Amino acid sequence: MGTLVSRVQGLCGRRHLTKASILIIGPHGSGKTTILYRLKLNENVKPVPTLTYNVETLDMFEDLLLHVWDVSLGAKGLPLIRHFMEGHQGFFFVVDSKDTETFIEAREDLRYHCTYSDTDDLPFIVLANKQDLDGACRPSELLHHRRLDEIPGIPARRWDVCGCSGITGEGLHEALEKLCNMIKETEEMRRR
Ligand SMILES: Nc1nc2c(ncn2[C@@H]2O[C@H](COP(=O)(O)OP(=O)(O)O)[C@@H](O)[C@H]2O)c(=O)[nH]1
Ligand SMILES: [Mg+2]
Repeated sequence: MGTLVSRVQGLCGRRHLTKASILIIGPHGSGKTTILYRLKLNENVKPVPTLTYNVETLDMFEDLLLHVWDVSLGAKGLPLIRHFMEGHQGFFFVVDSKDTETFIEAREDLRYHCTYSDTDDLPFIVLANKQDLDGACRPSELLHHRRLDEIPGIPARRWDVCGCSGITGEGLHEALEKLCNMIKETEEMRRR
């Protein structure tokens, strides 16, 4: 039976051994929708404001089928995101690296997600987006100046800060691969 299944899968093309679902969250205008469609289509689509969420399936990895949710619930919807997190295996938290004024608020949102998420081992990556813009804050600056590592709940998780550009695509695949590896490691830890 196993051989038949793998033969059919072979005929159909790729084999996806695992499925995972990830969220893209972060302040309005940070570039979540741009990132989702850059990953999905490798194109720069002109995003229309997201009312609730966009979801796309990515099949670029041989062994992993990814459902990616770009969630935009506004400030009042912040408490709802923890419910979205149930059933997801990891998340990207996107910040606009050029708009330093939004950093304090973004840090508070991230603190909220890390404090109130029901799954406190959910891995995540802070995407320092818009690195193509002159004067954009670098990932290491963001980490140290905003003391992200001092957010309660963070040390217990797998997490990182990566620079990227939703417009050029720079850094996105590396960050996605990193998040997928963190998800696999977290799943293995849970099984032990
Ligand atoms: N220069 C630059 N602009 C970006 C980048 N990512 C998104 N944007 C722009 O930022 C604005 C908000 O993007 P959008 O994806 O709608 O943000 P969202 O509200 O987080 O979904 C749009 O004008 C995008 O074209 C990026 O990496 N570089
Ligand atoms: Mg959007």
